[in-house]
Amino acid sequence: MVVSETRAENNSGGPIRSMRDLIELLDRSGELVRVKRPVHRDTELMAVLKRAQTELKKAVLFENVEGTDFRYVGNLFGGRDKLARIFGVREEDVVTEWIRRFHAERLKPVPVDFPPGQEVVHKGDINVREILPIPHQYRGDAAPFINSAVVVAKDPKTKTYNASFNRMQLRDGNRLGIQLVINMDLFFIHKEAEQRGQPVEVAAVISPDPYLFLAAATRVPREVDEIEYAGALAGYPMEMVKCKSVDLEVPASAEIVIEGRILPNTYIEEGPMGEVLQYYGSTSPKPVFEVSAITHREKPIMQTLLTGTIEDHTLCGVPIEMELLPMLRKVAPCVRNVSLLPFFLIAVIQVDDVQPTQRGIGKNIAMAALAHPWIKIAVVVDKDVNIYDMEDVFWAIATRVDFDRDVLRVPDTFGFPLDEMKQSRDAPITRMGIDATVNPLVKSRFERARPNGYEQIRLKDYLEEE
Ligand SMILES: Cc1cc2nc3c(=O)[nH]c(=O)nc-3n(C[C@H](O)[C@H](O)[C@H](O)COP(=O)(O)O)c2cc1C
Ligand SMILES: [Mn+2]
Repeated sequence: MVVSETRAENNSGGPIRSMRDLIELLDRSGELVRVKRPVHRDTELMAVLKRAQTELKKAVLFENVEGTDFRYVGNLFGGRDKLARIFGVREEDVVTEWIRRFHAERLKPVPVDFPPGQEVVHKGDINVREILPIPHQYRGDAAPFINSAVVVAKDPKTKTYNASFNRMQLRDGNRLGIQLVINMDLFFIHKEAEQRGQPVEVAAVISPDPYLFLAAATRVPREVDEIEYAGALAGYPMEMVKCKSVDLEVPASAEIVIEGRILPNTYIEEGPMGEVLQYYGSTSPKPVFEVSAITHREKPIMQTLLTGTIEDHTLCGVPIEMELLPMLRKVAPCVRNVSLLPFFLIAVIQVDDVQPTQRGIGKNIAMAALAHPWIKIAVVVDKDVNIYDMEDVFWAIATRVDFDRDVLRVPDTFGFPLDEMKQSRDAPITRMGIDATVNPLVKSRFERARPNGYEQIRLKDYLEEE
């Protein structure tokens, strides 16, 4: 089956110019499985997705969901391997490549008048539930939530476009609850509009261009136009089309767009929803997103993102690696790489040979990583430990740590807001650093037993068919 029928063939240049192109790319490289059997949207889809994520580590395309002609895709961004595929680099180079593109020239979007995302237009009296078959995620969720939409808005203060993820709770009619986390750009845009008594026009884009999706996951200064930043990541300008009911433009290749306004001074109870740490949290009042139009392709492919899985941690964690790596290298040039996967509260940092004159540097590096407000545990390992393999990291902790000397505990520090170990939302937490690097004075004792030739051979060369 060919999923991409339009943009990719019409454009030269990079191989990925839409979510459909990404689906096809993963399909060609055997990193996507198809579920053809009928699946129940609310009682099966997310369970199958979660099992495929953990047991196969692949993306999943659901081709036959009961009661709808929508198809669903999940786990497109679940894991460093997926980002490596999107950026065309090796896994260990994903962070440096993302940083390189982050600093590349930002490209102004171009208008197009061929918008596949507007093949079907709903305006007027809208019932979101009837138009969009949003699946129910977790058993204890208050309602179905939209989790993978990129919300775009124009920032009146900076005159730039903002793009961010904001979970949205389905309600009756044309209203959604929307979560604007404190101190994020959209939070400020809404707050400032509210003080003027004005709504904020927004468009929630489902299944957008993959590079816009990655741009939305990065925290960038408010002045930076995130559509232009998506262009820098992509290496081509975003192709945009005018919305039908708000004064905004959205990527033309999108599958589904929900247009409307976040109202001023209007709040409804929102939540609970299974969150990034796999706990439900509580309800609280959240702003209201009043929907004025929904546009979509014929038989759209709806991207879903199961919160709290490897995909969520990839999108939260790798952008933090981008902030961390240059900072840690300033503290200690021997830092080679950092990984916040599979769980972004734990950072594993790999260093080059620690010199006898630099004894203790592993602890300095751990302290630097722990300065990030979200990182709760920092583990520093030598270069013979694979930081993408938790079995290897645990081996280093078990065999190279003196728990009297190599463990730092830092109580009463500011941590991740959703940490259920806190007594209350704003309570401080204790963080921990583990220096699992070998003391350079006794290095020879800690040489890893390896077979002859281990570093030189590639398994692939020995398994290929004649
Ligand atoms: C999967 C995912 C879900 C997120 N959900 C929310 C959310 O519901 N509300 C929110 O304000 N931020 C959420 N975030 C965080 C922001 O979208 C993200 O940090 C973004 O870069 C903030 O951009 P901004 O500073 O331009 O607003 C989420 C991030 C990810 C990766
Ligand atoms: Mn922003």
